[in-house]
Amino acid sequence: MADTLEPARQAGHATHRAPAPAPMDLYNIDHLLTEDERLVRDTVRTFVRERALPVIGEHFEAGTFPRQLVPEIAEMGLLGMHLDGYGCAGLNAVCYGLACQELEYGDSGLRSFVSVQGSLAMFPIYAFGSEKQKETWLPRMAKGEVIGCFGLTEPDFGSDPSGMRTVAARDGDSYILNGTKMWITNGGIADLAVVWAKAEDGIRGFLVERGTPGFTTSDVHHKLSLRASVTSELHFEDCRIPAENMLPGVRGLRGPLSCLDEARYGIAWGVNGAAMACYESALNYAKSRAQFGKPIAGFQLTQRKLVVMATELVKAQLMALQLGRLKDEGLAHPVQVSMAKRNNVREALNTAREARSVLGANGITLEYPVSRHMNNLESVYTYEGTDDIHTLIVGQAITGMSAFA
Ligand code: TGC
Ligand code: FAD
Repeated sequence: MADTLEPARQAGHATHRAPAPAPMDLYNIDHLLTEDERLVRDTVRTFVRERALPVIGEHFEAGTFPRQLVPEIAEMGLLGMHLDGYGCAGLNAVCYGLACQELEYGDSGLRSFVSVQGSLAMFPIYAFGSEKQKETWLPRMAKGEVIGCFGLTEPDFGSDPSGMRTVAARDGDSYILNGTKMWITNGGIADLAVVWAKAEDGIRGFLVERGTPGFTTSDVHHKLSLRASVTSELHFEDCRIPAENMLPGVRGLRGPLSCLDEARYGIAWGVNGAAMACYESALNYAKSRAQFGKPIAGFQLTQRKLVVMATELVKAQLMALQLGRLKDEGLAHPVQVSMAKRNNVREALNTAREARSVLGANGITLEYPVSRHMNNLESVYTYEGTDDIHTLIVGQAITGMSAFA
């Protein structure tokens, strides 16, 4: 019996002698990454700290997207980074996730930009486009020369896009688009819109270039969330486009929903970055802020808040990483993506709220990143499928019963 237990004892001792874990990586998740994955993470981390953080608060306050950063983001290979060929970096899903995490440590607007460009504008062309469409658009989009957007939501159809009213009527060698898309990230700065519309044979994706007669955009103002991101309406009024601008490879809601699988995956990682920024800010503040004669980090109630934040961060990161590993093996299912999007956004939002309380009055200012993240995460909770919709997707998967309608 003693001999049988020896290996287990030694393993236990090894754990015992392990160095104390770092507060920002309590489960040594770094250890689970390859060298290439660490390199991507650290490159994006440095960019965000050196180039984005110094300006992001001003952009948030002004309600502007830091467009000057796009060439550097493209230079790092982050646009369509998980796609192969056509000038894309061809990195694995975990690298894409880590990049999202680091970008969102800076601001959800930065991650949104990269999500929309790579997963919602480039991915549908890559997955469902003709060879000509891929060659025309993907290399320029990877370089950031062409900015894309993704138009699915409409004023009256958000969670239920199947009811969309935007139509594409065939007319000889053209399609004529009529309708309105609402809440479209990058809409006002996009050179190319991927638009989902009802055609005679079902929902189809169309590529619409800025400047096409009948296509206009108007930006949404007075947002209190995702202020460092452009959000717009797209209007189509007898907008004639060549028939060859239709994405030939997909028909039905499966098209846009497949793109959302990619982008939701990025969100499941991205929000962990926002949570990291909030937890880190709360931890540093708690150690330096003294009340009743000692740092507030020494009070049990503050420690509890920090412990919950740290624990939820570890859980969310492990969930994202396992999802990434499954995705890289071709084994990730949309239900798993929904579960991770739902959990990780929810916990990042809880972390932001709790971190805000640790910072007291200082927590409401832009001097600290916490309220900015908290407000951003309210959008992330809603876009790409609301928390409720992802609850129902997972609920349907485990019960076999749909509760959507
Ligand atoms: P349902 O009847 O279940 O399915 C219709 C067809 O779609 C297929 N499908 C999927 N395919 C790929 N991935 C998925 N996750 C899929 N889910 C369903 C399904 O197999 C079927 O295919 P086929 O070929 O048999 O016809 O569809 P439903 O109408 O009942 O809707 C299901 C529901 C509610 C889950 C779906 O409509 C949904 O996910 N709604 C949420 C809408 C949403 O997420 N909108 C996001 C807009 S884009 C955005 O927010 C970008 S923000 C970007 C940023 O700034 O970062
Ligand atoms: P609704 O669908 O009207 O939902 C309202 C409430 O009802 C929610 O709480 C919802 O969960 C709940 N609800 C709805 N149906 C059910 C149900 N069956 N059971 C229980 N509860 C339900 N869209 C794009 O196409 N492209 C973009 O680039 C894009 N970017 C965005 C950027 C921002 C900043 C924001 C805020 C949104 C963006 N969206 C985009 C739109 C986003 O995807 C939608 O807001 C989202 O899908 C929800 O739609 P809705 O706002 O119309 O809410």
